Amino acid sequence: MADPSANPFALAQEAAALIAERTGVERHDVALVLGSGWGEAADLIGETTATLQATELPGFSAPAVQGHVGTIRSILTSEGKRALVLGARTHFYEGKGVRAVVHGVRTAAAAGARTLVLTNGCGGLNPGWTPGTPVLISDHINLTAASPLEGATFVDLTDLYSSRLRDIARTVDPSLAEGVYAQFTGPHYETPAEVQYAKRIGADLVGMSTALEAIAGRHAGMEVFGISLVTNLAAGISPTPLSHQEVLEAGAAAGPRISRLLADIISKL
Ligand code: 8IG
Repeated sequence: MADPSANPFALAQEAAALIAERTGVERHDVALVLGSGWGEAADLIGETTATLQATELPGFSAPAVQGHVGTIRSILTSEGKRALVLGARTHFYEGKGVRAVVHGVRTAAAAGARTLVLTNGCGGLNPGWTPGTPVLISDHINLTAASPLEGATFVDLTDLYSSRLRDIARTVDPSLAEGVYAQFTGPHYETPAEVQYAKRIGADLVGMSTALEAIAGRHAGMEVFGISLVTNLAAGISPTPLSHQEVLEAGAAAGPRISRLLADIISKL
């Protein structure tokens, strides 16, 4: 066989084949990437039928962030759907390249998933969004100066964050706020001036993930749903400086509530 590391799609196919073998599930229906604060949702979505270490699979590496888990779980929902939960996200700031960042998404697509649910913890620009507020992602601004696509791959990103899926989420919680997510490279947080810049170009949320994954998901033909947990007000919006500890605490405090919300949304997808 040709060397799959030369081709990101072949590498994803190889990882997906191993997922099918190890989980005994030939095709998964939906894939979830659980970011900061969202980890508990997996237990509420359904019954975990298999747990793999991401590092057992080709192309995956151990997660770099405290509060992120490096497991991949196959879950059977009460509606009989198969969910693949990726607890291991590779961030752009790890310097492993964009292919590594979107490998999980491409693997999920190769494992059959037609729906991609992306979650994250992020900074909020709306002072009314106190830490612990979940916000639907309506669109994104990719400030990484990178793309997961290579070559003349002209993919339309209109309605990238499916309005159909956002409507479904609002049937679960009509009060859900919605906003535009700007992906910065990180790992530093923004300066207050950068937050003001993000605001002027139309962002409501600032983070370090999701946009590149959403693009790869759309390219792979998946319907994308994104939801953020505002774990902190973005720099300069609040008078107090940001700390990763604060982020973890806000995520932990909001965990049970937003996990229930996400599980209820998944049950309707
Ligand atoms: I959690 O304020 C979390 N992730 N870029 N800015 C950026 N990423 C984040 C933030 C934030 N909070």
